[in-house]
Amino acid sequence: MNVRFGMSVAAAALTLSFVACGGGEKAPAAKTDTTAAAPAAAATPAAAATYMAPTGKTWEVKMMGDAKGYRFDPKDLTIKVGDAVKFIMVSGGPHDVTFWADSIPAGAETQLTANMPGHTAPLTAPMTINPNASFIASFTGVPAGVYHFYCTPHLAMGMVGKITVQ
Ligand SMILES: [Cu+2]
Repeated sequence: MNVRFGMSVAAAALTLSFVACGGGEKAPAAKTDTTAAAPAAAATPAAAATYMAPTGKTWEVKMMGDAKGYRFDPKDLTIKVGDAVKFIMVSGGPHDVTFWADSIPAGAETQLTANMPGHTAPLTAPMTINPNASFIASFTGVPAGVYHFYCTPHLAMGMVGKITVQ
């Protein structure tokens, strides 16, 4: 009896986590823009960028998913060129940080990608799964402007944010 009960709880939890992740299906819509932008970028010889370490302040952004929803906290941050942003997995993961290629300053993609250690694709940070796992993006050597980003698994749930680099 107890064993059966335990198994159905586990099954229910599994179902819930599938539901929670289901929204990620919509993410490819934004990725289409990355593909579309590729030919234009190819026309200009791509300068190879190397990681440029932060020289200023490191800001912190929490990645959360709970009864209040999925979110970056703060979701709107203003920093200076040379600062870094540390994204910390707090709850409701896995979470990641992906910048929209068409919603960052022109010419920013190559250097910003190089400044995202362990990136899994252009402008895409590695996934953080466990609480306190973190990822640091350096904003050294990138153009000033507004950088929009989202969490791939939770884009459909509105997990988006914005960093203004001055
Ligand atoms: Cu997320």
